[in-house]
Amino acid sequence: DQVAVRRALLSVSDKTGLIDLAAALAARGVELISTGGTAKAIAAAGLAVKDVSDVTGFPEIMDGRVKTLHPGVHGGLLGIRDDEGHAAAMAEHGIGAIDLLVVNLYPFQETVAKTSDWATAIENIDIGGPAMIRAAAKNHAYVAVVVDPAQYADVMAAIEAGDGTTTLRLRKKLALAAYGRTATYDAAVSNWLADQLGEPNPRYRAIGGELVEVMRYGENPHQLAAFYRTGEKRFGVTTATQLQGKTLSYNNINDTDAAYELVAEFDPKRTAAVAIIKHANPCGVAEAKTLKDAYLKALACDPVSAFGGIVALNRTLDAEAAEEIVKIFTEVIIAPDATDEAKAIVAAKKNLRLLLAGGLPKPAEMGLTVKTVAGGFLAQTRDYGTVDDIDLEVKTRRQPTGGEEKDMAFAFRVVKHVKSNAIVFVKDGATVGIGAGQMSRVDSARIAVSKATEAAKAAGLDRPLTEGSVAASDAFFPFADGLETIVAAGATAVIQPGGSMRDNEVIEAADKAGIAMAFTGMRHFRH
Ligand code: 93A
Repeated sequence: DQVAVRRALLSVSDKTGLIDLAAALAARGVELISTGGTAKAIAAAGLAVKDVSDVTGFPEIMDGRVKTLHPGVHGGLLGIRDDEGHAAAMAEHGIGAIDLLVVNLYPFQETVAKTSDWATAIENIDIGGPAMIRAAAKNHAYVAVVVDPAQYADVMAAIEAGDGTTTLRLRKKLALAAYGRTATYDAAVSNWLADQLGEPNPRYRAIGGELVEVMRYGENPHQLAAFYRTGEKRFGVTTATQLQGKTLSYNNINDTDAAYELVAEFDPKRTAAVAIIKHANPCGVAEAKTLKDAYLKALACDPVSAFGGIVALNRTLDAEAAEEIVKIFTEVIIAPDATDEAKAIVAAKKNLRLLLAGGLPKPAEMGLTVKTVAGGFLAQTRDYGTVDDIDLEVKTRRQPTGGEEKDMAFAFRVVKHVKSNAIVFVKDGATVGIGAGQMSRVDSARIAVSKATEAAKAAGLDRPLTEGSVAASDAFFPFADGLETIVAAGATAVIQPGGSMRDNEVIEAADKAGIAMAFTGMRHFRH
């Protein structure tokens, strides 16, 4: 199953590592064929190279749209060498076998990231490259195909080790990578078109991604994992620059994403906000005039859980906030940017990762989320609904005060990012109790109250922090008991979607307690 590499076709947009590879092949006596720009670069390095036009007997036409799309190339890639008929056709038409194909594609994703010009985007859809890659990958019995400069060193080492040959196993592995590449490429084109048409329906989304890195392990050490980028333009872990610390783990990335999506709910022009995340749930969220105050308020919600957490900020990290954050063990800080002073403060903590995302994701963007189920997956738009789009409907005799209304909106922004069933207590722009992920809403309410009681004790207060607070529920109360738990804890206003068969009982309980309650009509389940 060894195939000697005698003839190679190179056609690359990204010329990284091209000359080293071409030189190593030439040194082994491999004949090099190449397209316009690639041939020029190889020739400029003083290596012998044949232009693909000499192989096809046809010039590159239509501004390069048609250069390798020719039987002289595709016959050389697809011909079955030991099939009599194929061999006869190759001999009859003067088609030479191509044993190695090196192609990387027109940079479509990079182009659409930089320009919104339609014609430029279209011209950067590679047709000839994917056609050759797919042909060579299909004929992996004879042809080795390389699609990424990152593969050059390994492939060349394998050819050297095989004394100028490739093994079938290698060619199969290269084919596997090649089809992954063309699938991802076409997915990017399809998704770009969906974006251009403003088409949010997941039905029209090709789910595919560019490998960012193979990770040491997944959610647990025995699980294999990899990190992909879909090309969806959202600021966050995929766009972030990591300034220091170890590589992020699977759980770090998951938690950091949750933290940043949450903190992005707060417009940085209006307020400074901080979210602290553990196991993808917030254990403290707050807004204030400064990031430092917001951090301290967020930390006070559940200082025990915040240990080893992820801290997300909606504004440029400053020195005052950085000084507070480094006081306790924190895994990751993520912010749009950081001042030099803040960077220096964080730098003193070697293990703390600082991620600068370059911007905040837009909460109202529809985007896409994917979740696997056995043998398939579910796709949906993000939960892009925010409290800004809602006219609150007050259902009780008592109207919320201005202060309550502010905290209600704050609480509803946060509850959207807490795993269901979710209950969040808020006071003066800070969470004071969060109950997450319970199978019954009453249990979530009870947990939120008990967290608030603990936090108050830790702060040396004798009254639970829920007293005089407002509470949000991610979905309606099926019975009055959940609401009664909240009222008993001292909340004076509640925000919830409404829509239960027993809404009237719940409203009655609220009126009896003399609290204010508003319906949003929007549910925020999160699983
Ligand atoms: O415009 S194309 O779709 N038509 C082709 O026939 C063709 N053949 C190779 N693009 C084509 N290519 C691409 O040209 C390759 O995939 C590669 O990205 C690029 C290399 O061009 P050059 O050698 O001129 O830099």
